[in-house]
This record gives sequence, structure tokens and C-alpha cells, in this order.
Amino acid sequence: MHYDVFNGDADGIIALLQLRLAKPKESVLITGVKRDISLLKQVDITTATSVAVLDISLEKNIQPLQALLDKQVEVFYVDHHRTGEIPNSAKLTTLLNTDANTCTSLLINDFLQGQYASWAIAAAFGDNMQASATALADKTGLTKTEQAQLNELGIYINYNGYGASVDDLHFHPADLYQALLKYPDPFTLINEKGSLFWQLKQAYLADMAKAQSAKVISEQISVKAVQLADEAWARRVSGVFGNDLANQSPDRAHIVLTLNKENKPTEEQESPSLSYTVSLRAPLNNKQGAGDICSLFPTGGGRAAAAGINVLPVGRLEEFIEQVKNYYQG
Ligand SMILES: [Mn+2]
Repeated sequence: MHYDVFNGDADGIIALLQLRLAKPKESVLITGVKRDISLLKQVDITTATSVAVLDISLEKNIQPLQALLDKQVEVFYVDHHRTGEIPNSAKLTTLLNTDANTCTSLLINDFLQGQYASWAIAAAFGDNMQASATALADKTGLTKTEQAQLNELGIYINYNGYGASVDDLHFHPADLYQALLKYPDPFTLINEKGSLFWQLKQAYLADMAKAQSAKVISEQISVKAVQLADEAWARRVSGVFGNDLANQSPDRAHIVLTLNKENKPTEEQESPSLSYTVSLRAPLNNKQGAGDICSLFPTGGGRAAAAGINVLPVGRLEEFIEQVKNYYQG
């Protein structure tokens, strides 16, 4: 049995989309919310014969990867997050590149020699890689209007991946992937009245309108931190809202905080374990360090340009903001 394991954001969904449009294959789909990157362990090792893994850190999935390779399962691993040590195995084929200006869908686009470049461009926009997306779009001859449309599409699909659990999401990422598979050309989707594109757009605009009321926790030259309410809409919009802030002030790092629901104090018990979900964006003009800073805290990690911490104790927020400030003010 073949398994397709992919991150639930635009980059993960569209990486698989390109791959399966080019090389159709029956598969078991394993995905989740964007933050859920411990996905490889969900593969049933007793039935797996081959696995494609897209857009999740190899470092964070090394144990199940090693177990699959030990069982002689063929693994195709494509990603741009931290790799850690890469296992040496004849069963493992990799396309790994941690350059801050590439993403999994762009790696797949190269692999497929540009067969579904319009989709790859949407994914790159969705991962907030404006420069790379625009460069590829110019190369393929898309008009500025078409580029703006793919930018929107990427943002909306990316936005759908954010949430504490799949219950927060408008569409389960596996369902969204399957629906998008009917559109080899993303412009067919964009030009179709009432399509997923328009449904996601409407939902996105409603959530973003609410996010404008975010509480500013800290505002300095090198960093700005804002807190969103603890509601499903806020958990959905946190990442794309962070990208939006980054695009407005490209020299500054941005932190978006949401209070974790499960640790909310109750009337009987004032919880000592109150914590935040943290989304950190490096300054667009200095795309480095975010993953390293978040990795200093338990449950933190990510890429140089964009990273996060799943559980940051409220008492360590000041320390975290200091770390971010010190890193970027130099
Ligand atoms: Mn990605």
C-alpha cells in the first residue's frame, strides 16, 4: 500500500497535488493541521510498501522514517524544513533544500520540470515567498493580474491549514486536496463561480476583519508582538495575519500569540500552566533565525523565516520577546 504524507498547508497540499496530477497513484492520505508535523508515525508499517513525504521536517520524523527504511519501505522525502542527520539508505530518495527562498512545492516543480508551475506559484505565495513566486511567475509569462490571483489562492489554502485541531478548519486538508485534484489548472478554479476559491476567500476576509482588533503586547523597532483572542477564527487566522504584518513592516520580526484553550483557568482552579501558541516571522528583509530562536523553547521549531512554539508558558513570554529582540536588533 502506498501512503502520501503531507503537511496540511498550501505548500504541502499543492506539493502532493502536482505530484499526483503528474503521477496518479492510489494512496492512503495522512495529513492534519499545519502545526501537526509528527505525521509519519501514523503510517501503518505493516501495510506500507512505499511512502511519499512532503513538507514536514525530517528531523521531527526521524524515528518513524528510520523504522520504515529498516523495513525496506521505499521513501520519497521532499522538504525544506530542518533535516537533522539524513539516514543513509538505498530505500530513501530525497529532495531536501533548506534555503529560505524555496519551498516543497517549488522543489516538486523542479522535479516535474514545471509541469504544474501555476500551482507551484500559488504554493510559494502561500508560504509567503513572494520573491520566488514572482520570479517563477515572470518566467512562465503570467500577467500581473494572474499573479495576484495565484497569490490570493495560495494565501487562502494556506489559511485553511491553521488551527489547534482539524475541528477549527473550514476543510479537512485531505478533503481540500481531493477537491483541488479536479483542477489541473488553478485558473479554472479561480474563474468558477462559488468554487472553493470563493468559499475560502469569503471565510478568510471575515476572519481577517476580526484580526484587525488584535491586542498589541509589545512594539519595538525590531519586533512587534500581538495577541489574538482564544477563538477558532483567531487560531485559523494567526499565521496568515503574521504574514500580513510582515509584509507591512518588512524590517521587523513579528510574533502572533494565542492563548491555549486547554490550559484556560477554570473557576475552581487557577491554572499554573497557562500557555500561548506562538507564531514567529523573521523580518522579510532578514529571513533567518526564527527556527533557531523557537527551538530554544520546548515544543518550538520551524524554518529560518517562519517558526513557532506550540506551548509557551505565559511566564516565559518576556524572555521569548527578549530573545527575538536581541537576535534581530543587531
Ligand atoms: Mn512549506
